[in-house]
Amino acid sequence: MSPTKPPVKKYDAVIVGAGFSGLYQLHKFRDMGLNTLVLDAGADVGGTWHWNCYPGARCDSPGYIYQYWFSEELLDEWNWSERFPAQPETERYLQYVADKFDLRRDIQFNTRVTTTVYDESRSTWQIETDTGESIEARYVVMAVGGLSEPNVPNIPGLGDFQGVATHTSRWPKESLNCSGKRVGVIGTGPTGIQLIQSVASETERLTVFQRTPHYTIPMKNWRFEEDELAEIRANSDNMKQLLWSTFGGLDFDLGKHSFHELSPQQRREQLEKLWDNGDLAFWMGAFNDVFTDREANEYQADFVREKIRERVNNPQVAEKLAPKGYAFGTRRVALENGYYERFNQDNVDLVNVREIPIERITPKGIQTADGREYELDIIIFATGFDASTGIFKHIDTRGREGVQLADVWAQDITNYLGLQVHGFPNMFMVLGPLSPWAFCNVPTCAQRQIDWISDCVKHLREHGRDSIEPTAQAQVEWTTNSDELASQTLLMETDSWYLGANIPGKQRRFLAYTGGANEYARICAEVADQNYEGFTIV
Ligand code: NA7
Repeated sequence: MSPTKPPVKKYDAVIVGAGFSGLYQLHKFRDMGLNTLVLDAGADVGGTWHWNCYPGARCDSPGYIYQYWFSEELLDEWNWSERFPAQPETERYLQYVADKFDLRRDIQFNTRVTTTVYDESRSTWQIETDTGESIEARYVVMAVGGLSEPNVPNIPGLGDFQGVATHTSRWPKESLNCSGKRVGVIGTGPTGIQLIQSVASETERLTVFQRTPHYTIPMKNWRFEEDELAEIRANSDNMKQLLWSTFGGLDFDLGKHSFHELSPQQRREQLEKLWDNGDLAFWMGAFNDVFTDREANEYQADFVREKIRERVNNPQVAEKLAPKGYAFGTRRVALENGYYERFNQDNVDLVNVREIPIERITPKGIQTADGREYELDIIIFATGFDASTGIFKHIDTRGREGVQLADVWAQDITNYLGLQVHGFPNMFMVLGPLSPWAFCNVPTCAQRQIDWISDCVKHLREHGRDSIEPTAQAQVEWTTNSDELASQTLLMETDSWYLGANIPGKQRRFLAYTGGANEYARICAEVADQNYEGFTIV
């Protein structure tokens, strides 16, 4: 006898993902009276902050800007312990929010969405999960995060390794310890940097396989005293206004002046001042032409290289660690804390795999092209993500006429406002490609998008409409506009995950809207005001 399939569960909305975005979207939909279910592959809430639990993982935006704004009570109750909270604290915060607002009762964990298919005749989505369930919902919100699909490079021999190998975002919680071990780390982006500086001293030997050195800023972190917390609380209304008004949804804006307006002394002072702040303001806040003017950019890049050289004892190692050959800030700048000093330790080696590539993984470790074998107990892939679109290779998402989203995006990563794709009615994305997500403080961008999505759904319901999707034309115009903005910058010249350049075969398109989170929000509001211009509502 074949097992009977459980009956189809019916909801108004399904949200995929119980991270920052999914939790807030659930709260909003619930407030609007929508019967909503959240599905998440993880064992608990947190999304990015659940999965990325590698040693040293830390938020590089201050907690008081990387948070929710929808509840005064929550703002009053929660105390960030330090300026840049470590991963466990941000994860605890999200758990606290889930408990406080009783969100868990509508979240199903350990459930991976495998298929979402649009039924045009009924304007609903049919969702299947790896737990064998079938769910029907009018609306689907993909709150899957922009960096959730790990990129593990296809290095020959990967399966042969007899030690432990893991990607940073799949770190086995509590069961993997680098202490006293011979550890190899592949990748020196923001994740690799956090990990390396955190584990270097406890390993027996740490071998860092670096292909491209990263531009960094020394993080200034400290624990908050009571009076600082009181000040943060008293200032929270102003802070929200500020985040809502700036280019990056951050607590600072782009630099006021162009590099060329300032005297040599003023330029230096500006950089020294921001360097001393120890936050991301040095990335975007120094000169307003840092992303467009080669001379401005090179000046800032030189400044960073000079600072790195001062900290590394061996000049040859310092040269390897100094980023060159690509513009400052065109990859996400990392905040570091003692990273460079780790390379002064006797137990830390730096291998330049740009010069001597990794040839294969062996049962014992990693072998490079010069025939050398590095014997290792643990290999850590800090090799980043297939950003924005990668996860849709595993969520078979089919819109009208069975068209598959992964197929559409294999040709052309396109959408309207980063929120919806033509042919996929009633499917919304939070932090989707071509929205400012990667160039924005994620919670700012996510909350504003979720407010927009919620208002849009409210509009449909109030007007008795079944579905919304962008027109093909609006989508082309948005995509072209996004491309044009990016093409005016140095960002297009650097191979980065922003451009999909880290994934073989991926379309080279800048994956984020670079016109500013403030301008983006203005455009989205205007579109809604003009009766959802560019969308077809049926
Ligand atoms: P990133 O920034 O994409 O960094 C990945 C790193 O892994 C980077 O140094 C890559 O070198 C390296 N990499 C990738 N594949 C290989 C191979 N095959 N061999 C050697 N090295 C390799 O990811 P992160 O996780 O650090 O950061 C992602 C975002 O999280 C970050 O931007 C913040 O927003 C938070 P490459 O540069 O490609 O030469």
